[in-house]
Amino acid sequence: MEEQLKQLQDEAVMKAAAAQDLKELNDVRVAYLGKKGPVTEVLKGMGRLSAEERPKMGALVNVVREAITKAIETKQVSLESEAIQKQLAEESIDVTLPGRPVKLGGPHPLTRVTEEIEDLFIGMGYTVAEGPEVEQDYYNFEALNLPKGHPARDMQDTFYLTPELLMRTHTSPVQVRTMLKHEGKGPVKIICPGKVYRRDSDDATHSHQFNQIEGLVVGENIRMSDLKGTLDAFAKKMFGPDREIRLRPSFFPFTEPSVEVDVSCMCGGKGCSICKGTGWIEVLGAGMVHPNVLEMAGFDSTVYSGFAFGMGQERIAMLKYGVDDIRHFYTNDLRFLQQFSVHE
Ligand code: FA5
Repeated sequence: MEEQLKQLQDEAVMKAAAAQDLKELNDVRVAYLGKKGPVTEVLKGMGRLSAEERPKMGALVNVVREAITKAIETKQVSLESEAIQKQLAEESIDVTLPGRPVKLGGPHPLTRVTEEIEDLFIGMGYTVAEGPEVEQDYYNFEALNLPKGHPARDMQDTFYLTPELLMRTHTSPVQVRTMLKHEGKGPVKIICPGKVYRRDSDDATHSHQFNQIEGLVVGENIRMSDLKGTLDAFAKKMFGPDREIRLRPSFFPFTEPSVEVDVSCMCGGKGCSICKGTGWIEVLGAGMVHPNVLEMAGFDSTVYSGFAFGMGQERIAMLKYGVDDIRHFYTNDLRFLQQFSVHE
């Protein structure tokens, strides 16, 4: 019996060592240590042995079982490590392969133009103010000298949410809100960038939603010549040092006098398709803040005066980059947007 068990152990240890993979090894475990395996059979037959033989045989069976178990475990560790090594070898990374290019994004052309204009005015001592896009009729119109029923309201066709609430049609309400915060004390020197909304039909130069930057300076002895000098500096910085500006009389209820401001065309005044043969391109509206607007915002118009201007970034960007249709800014065609890469 002893001899038989020893033989069983040698056989099982040999088969475990020879197993090619984990499945084969498991087969060895089942064959020798399983419920129907020879070791279990010997254990089952222990009852038939005499009282002296039983402990001796029990100890021997345990030794055999442990030896087989150990052989299987040792082989299992080595097979598992072999499997990992094999997997690592198969999945090795080729560090010489070229990397996948990462596509760099860039700011939208309208963001670039807005930031450029902001930087320019911040450099001249202005601070940036903001206001809500859903605005009260009072700030958008009434406090700007445009009472209900004023015909000039038609200049800005409006999206009304309720009779008193609307999508702001321009950034001028931020002027009013800022002046009120100053409680009648100057100076005020702000620019207000933001989105505005009008019931305009979309075409090459109009959008129902676009961007504006408002400028407002209020102080003592602010004159029309200050406005002119400021806008001349703006035009030269934005479009080039050889550009000139010209002021044409116009009308806005919130400024008096009011002007439209043109910048000389890049054709040098000869006339081209961009300036429609005139040599000049209209870029913004401006004027001296109307005394009524100053008074409604709590400023004494006998002490304070001011100028204001408002421009549309889309139109500025169209001129600066030679874009022929405002809708290019909104259709997100990458071929268009990629031309405004960060690394110019
Ligand atoms: C105004 O909105 C005045 N608030 C500007 C102003 C401010 C005048 C302060 C005086 C003092 P206007 O409606 O002209 O003015 O619009 C100003 C600019 O917005 C225009 O010059 C143009 O560049 C742009 N703009 C107007 N309508 C559209 C539109 N539908 N799509 C794109 N840009 C537009």
